[in-house]
Amino acid sequence: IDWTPIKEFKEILFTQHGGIAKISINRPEVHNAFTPLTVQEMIEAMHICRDRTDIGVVVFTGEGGKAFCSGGDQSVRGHGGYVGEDAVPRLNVLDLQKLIRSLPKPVIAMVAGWAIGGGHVLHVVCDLTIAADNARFGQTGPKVGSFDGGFGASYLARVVGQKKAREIWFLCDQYDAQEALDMGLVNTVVPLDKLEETTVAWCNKILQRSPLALRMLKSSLNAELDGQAGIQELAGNATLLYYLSEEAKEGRNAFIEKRQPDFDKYPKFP
Ligand code: 2NE
Repeated sequence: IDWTPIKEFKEILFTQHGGIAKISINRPEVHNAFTPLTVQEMIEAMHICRDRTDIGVVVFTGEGGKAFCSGGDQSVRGHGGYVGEDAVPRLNVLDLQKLIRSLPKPVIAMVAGWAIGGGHVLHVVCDLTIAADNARFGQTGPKVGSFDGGFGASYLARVVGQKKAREIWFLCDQYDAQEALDMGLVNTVVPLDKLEETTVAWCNKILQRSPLALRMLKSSLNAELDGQAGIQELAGNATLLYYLSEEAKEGRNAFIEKRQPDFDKYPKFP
């Protein structure tokens, strides 16, 4: 599969194949642990994916075939967060999680090898997860002095149930791809050498579907769980659809033309 570079970064690869964008952490020597810079670059890539109308689906992954992501890079964990070149401690991966959640396009985690700690949370937050048969999943927080009580706990519990989510966090065990499939943590498991091919096939199928319907479905599924932020997303999409209507355009046109709007001709649907 040919991936064309979209933009050069230091710690990620950002490429495109047709309407599919791929954001790949490129730190295989540390199992794709993320630094504040890695996350900042992924955030920038996500903004580009949001703005580009030719991108319909985003794939999140890690380079090397041995790890999707092993969470925050513990070697740069400082006093109050992960520390980058500016010496400021950050937990900017939480901003990235929110962007994955609110991107009005499907985001697919393509997981080979380890999805651990904050890396596990990233795949959980993605809309779908396609796992290779070498994938291993788990949380480590209580082992390494950390935790993610946001999407990493509450949304995980929505995905696998409260009992299993508590087991995952309290025991810090690791689960293989089949166990992950059995608990509903991933959508499918494929041989490692078929991982990218399968992911691209799923993406291409999604790209044949109505983008507005996908957008509405993602925000509808989010809305139930995300409180006012979820309602804002869903309502924003309702505004988008309304702006496409003649009825809404009549309101704008009347204002521009300095006349009273005439809404009489628009049906009051049952
Ligand atoms: C992933 C795991 C289980 C793999 O074990 P193994 O034995 O296959 O590999 P190894 O030898 O541990 O790792 C290979 C190299 O990658 C580094 C290791 O230190 C090692 O480096 P060298 O010894 O070869 O120099 N490496 C792996 N993960 C790293 C990491 N996260 N940071 C820095 N270097 C890392 C095993 O590697 C493992 O358990 N890794 C740590 C997983 C972890 O605890 N992640 C952080 C969780 S907290 C978090 O992510 C977080 C949060 O909870 C809340 C907010 C934000 C972030």
